[in-house]
Amino acid sequence: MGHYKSNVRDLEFNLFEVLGLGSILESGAFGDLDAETVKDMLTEVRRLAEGPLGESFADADRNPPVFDPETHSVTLPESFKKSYRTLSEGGWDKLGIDEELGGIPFPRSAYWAIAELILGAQPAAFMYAAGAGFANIFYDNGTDEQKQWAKLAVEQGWGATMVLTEPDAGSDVGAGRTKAVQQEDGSWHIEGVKRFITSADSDLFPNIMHLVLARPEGAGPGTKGLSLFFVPKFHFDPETGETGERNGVFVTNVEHKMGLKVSATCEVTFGGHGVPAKGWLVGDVHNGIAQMFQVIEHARMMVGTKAIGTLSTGYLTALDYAKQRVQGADLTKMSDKTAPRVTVTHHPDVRRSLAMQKAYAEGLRAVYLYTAAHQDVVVAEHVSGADAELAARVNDLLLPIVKGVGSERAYQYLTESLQTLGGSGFLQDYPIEQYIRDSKIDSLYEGTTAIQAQDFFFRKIARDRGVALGHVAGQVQKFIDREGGNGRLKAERKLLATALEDVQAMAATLTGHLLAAGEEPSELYKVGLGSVRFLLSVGDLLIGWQLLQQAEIAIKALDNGATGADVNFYTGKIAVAQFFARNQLPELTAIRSVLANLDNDIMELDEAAF
Ligand code: ST9
Ligand code: FAD
Repeated sequence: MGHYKSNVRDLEFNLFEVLGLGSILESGAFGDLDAETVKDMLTEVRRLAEGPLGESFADADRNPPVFDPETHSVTLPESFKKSYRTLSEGGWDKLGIDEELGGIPFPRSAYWAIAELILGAQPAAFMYAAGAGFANIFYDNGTDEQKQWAKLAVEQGWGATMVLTEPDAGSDVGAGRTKAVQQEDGSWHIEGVKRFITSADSDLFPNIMHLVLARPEGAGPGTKGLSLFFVPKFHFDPETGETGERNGVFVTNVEHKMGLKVSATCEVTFGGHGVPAKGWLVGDVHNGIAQMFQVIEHARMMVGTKAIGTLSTGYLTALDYAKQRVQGADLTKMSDKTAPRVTVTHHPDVRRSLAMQKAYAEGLRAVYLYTAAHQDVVVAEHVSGADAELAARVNDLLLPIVKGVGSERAYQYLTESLQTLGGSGFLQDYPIEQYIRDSKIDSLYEGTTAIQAQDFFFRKIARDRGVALGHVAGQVQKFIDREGGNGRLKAERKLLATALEDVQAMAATLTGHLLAAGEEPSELYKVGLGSVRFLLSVGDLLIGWQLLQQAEIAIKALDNGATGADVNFYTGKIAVAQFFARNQLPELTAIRSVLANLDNDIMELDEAAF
């Protein structure tokens, strides 16, 4: 047994009982794929995740990749490579890619459910396995010739990277200075230093395709002046894929990090070692930032799912421990020194903490799967009635929630998972300290939480003129107006209604500042001061809504005579939804008031006074 604890029951509940994937599959929307096959796949990946995939989790942390500056190469620990191979040999790295590249039609919600198991057990393996997915995006954007290269990359199992960040260009990607110089043969020479590049070298792949943002000579400033280039580690025969000369792209350093150590984070130098770094303009068009955002959207979804999957295994580890650890007497018998000692699950504060961990783990899972449901038109139509255009907008709206809220809440509540174990949680005898270290990165890369919050408000709400937000709010309102739940969710529906009003008022407040900024630019600071709180608040609203919707389904299942383990499962669903509604949603009213009274004093404070 490895470290990882899966929750396939909850994944299946979401897919089949909440999202209704079974009837969609029955209609033939995804070819021959049926519910049984999806369930078999979940079972198989669970076996891998709890077994060989996660087995190297601690070893790969304690024995991180070794960088050889002479050869610019990175060697991964053997234990990790063995785990990785269980993934690639099973073909799981090819799941979700287009049929032209050898994939099968597969719903995104089921794809991300499977991804959660991999990401929870061995997140770096999922990232190293991104080659086929990246090749798919290269294929979609490439010229006919490049499409052939993309096919080779999939067939031969190349690795892949996304290369944006530079020492002076992190959040501000548009500050990138890496240069692209066009050659007579139509190719380009890339020159510059990129940093923090994930998977930029390893001993796993025959070749690596780097997707690199660089600025062609003479191009304008900012992100719009950047173009996207395909830069292979080795030159290759375009017919056979056989690798030849080394291209001039070299790893020049590997970072020492807090966590996620087996995922090599590399400095990469292009054209600095006497060999040109030859690249090809993707699709032969200068549209780099938009093309790269196709990769970023997947990667942001990946990061959120990774964080949520980690919180889930952290919670289940804490729960297991708490059920066994005997300490202290029941609070009602605290003055009786001879009272029997109880397991710590009997203590109210442990219960509070476990309930919050469960609420965020399961609520965020519901939110990422709801988001994934909007990545397929046919599923979106079934789940929320959105057509293709609206589904894409809803997906865009929810990505910063999955990524930003998922990563922040996972990290916050993983510390509660650790706390549940008392001092033992601090030890490396348990995986939680590593979960915390490994998941801290999730609020940082792929755009920090501040960037997610700005993306959410400015782009996904204001620029969208509230269309997607209005649609989702309409879905929440529909639930509030329904009677389902046998009268047992009346009070919680009221709490949800208040939370919806609170969030709508927050959106109106921030929009007011945005409009006022036309006259007085400093009003925009107030948006910046409130945006992360707003993001987290919308996250809470959506979590509360999803949990209550699940509770409604659970009540029905119990009323219909559920038996065995299902009784506990559904009872837990109802309890956690009620707990979250009563204990967390009311906090939004206070945040609404904070946002309504924002001022710019802190912006006017001299830096020296901090
Ligand atoms: C990183 C990688 O951190 C970490 C992990 C790597 C792991 C690799 C493995 C991943 C596996 C994933 C699985 C893949 C599976 C694939 C399967 C396929 C089947 N949405 O607002 P403006 C665009 S990497 C869409 O003016 P600024 C848009 O084109 C480093 N597009 O921005 C827009 O033009 P327009 C990550 C968007 O002020 C243009 O950008 N680094 C969006 O110029 C300009 O927009 C970061 O994430 C969007 N949300 O630049 C950087 N937003 O408006 C974070 C913008 O005309 N910083 N565009 O449409 C930011 O995001 C900044 O806000 C900024 C600002 C750079 C966008
Ligand atoms: P900065 O941008 O300097 O941010 C510092 C602080 O200021 C943050 O709190 C941030 O939120 C805040 N801030 C900055 N700008 C704003 C603003 N406009 N408004 C409000 N707050 C702001 N990059 C790649 O290209 N490819 C990769 O594969 C990759 N993998 C990575 C792996 C790891 C382990 C790490 C650590 C990073 C990786 N990155 C990668 C880079 C990552 O995406 C950046 O670190 C991230 O985008 C933040 O940039 P920065 O570190 O320069 O922080």
